[in-house]
Amino acid sequence: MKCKKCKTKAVIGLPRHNAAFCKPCFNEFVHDQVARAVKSERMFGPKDRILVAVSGGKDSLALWDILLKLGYRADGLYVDLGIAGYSARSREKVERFAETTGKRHQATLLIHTVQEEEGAGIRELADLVNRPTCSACGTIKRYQFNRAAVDHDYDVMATGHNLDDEAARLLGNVLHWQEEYLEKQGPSLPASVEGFAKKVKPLYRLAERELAAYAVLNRIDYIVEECPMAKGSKMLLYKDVLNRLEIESPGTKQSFYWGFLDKQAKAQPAPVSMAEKDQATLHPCSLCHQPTTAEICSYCRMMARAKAGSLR
Ligand code: Q46
Ligand code: ZN
Repeated sequence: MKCKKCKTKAVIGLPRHNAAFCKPCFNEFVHDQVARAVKSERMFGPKDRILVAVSGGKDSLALWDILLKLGYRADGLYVDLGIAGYSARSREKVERFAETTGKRHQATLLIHTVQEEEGAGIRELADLVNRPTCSACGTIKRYQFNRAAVDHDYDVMATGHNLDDEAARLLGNVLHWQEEYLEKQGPSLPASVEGFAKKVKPLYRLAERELAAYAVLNRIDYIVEECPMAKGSKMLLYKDVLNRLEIESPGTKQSFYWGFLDKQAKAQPAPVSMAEKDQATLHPCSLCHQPTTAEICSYCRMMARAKAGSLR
């Protein structure tokens, strides 16, 4: 197998692109895909400050690495969920990356510790409010990511969602015809109202397998194990189904998700844009002032229930 660009020995084959690359040409390919995503979706510019949500996994650490190497001003944010064993191991990976690559590029790492800030680890909190762990986790992460980006004046918040994540999410949304979610499935969501940070997904053009290869080839030390709470999740099932289709027919995930984005871009502009809808329905939470559709936001309601639960 020879590199498509320079004809030396290839280290990775990419069937969906009908190509193979050596390490330097593969790195160039990955950086180029991210640069294209940033440009075509108008995610951010060279002067913008970016906050990258890092979990210790390959995707988010690779994203932080790529943005720094492309010359962007990118800091990291890690949310320590307090999951016994797993959180300590993933936090260590993030801290080590920040100490080495981050420091070399003058990037800093912010850490939010759920146990300290919310008063209990994510499992205990979910029990107190009687919700599945991942649902409580989603509320806390969304809230804290947005809050950190707004409070620390970042221009944009970036997450490591890749092509596999977005295709699986799209499959789930289509299977259940969740149209309100479909509308928000683009890789760049504007800061529609005051208090909401702009959110982007610069890895949407790259597959999970490509990011794993990038992390290994560039010696990024990431946590290989999945969060123990992810076991049995629908997302993993959708990813598995799409992987089987991809083996039979390379390019399926790409044509599914990119095709959706294409159709969305070409569709007649909605009579009321997403930003206008947000402006009409969102107002500051009466407790924390973050935007919400209700009187009190879901995070504050959850924390009030957790407090009441722990007093019982
Ligand atoms: S981190 Fe949180 Fe995921 Fe773990 S508890 Fe569930 S939602 S599985 S992305
Ligand atoms: Zn609130």
